[in-house]
Amino acid sequence: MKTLLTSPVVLLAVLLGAVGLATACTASQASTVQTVTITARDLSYAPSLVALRSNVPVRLTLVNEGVLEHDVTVPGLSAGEAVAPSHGTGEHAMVPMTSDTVHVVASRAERATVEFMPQRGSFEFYCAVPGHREAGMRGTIRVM
Ligand SMILES: [Cu+2]
Repeated sequence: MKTLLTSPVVLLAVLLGAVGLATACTASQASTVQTVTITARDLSYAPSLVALRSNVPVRLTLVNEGVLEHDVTVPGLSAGEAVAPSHGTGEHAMVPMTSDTVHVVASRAERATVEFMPQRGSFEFYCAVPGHREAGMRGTIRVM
């Protein structure tokens, strides 16, 4: 009796699991993803020059090794197909941004990731926290 009652539940779980698995497979098959890590410190980036290929999705991770909050802001870089825009955690002055701006924020000792499709060109990236860009938190992303 008990098995009769629980088996549909198990079957449903298996079905849901299969769907989840299929979705995961589809996602990983499109694994031509460029992964880039930019480390932020107080007050610099490493690296400050990043090269990317166009028409290949980018997964950009910002690792904050500083004590202050930092972000990476790149106006014009995204082709407007951001998959998972991330704004991390913590207080951050939200500047109005257009859809082609790539923006990712990481609090101290944290990391955050953003995914986007890069447009061809040369773009300056910088930290939008007041004063940081002027202090040297800037770099260049080249997409070829
Ligand atoms: Cu900063």
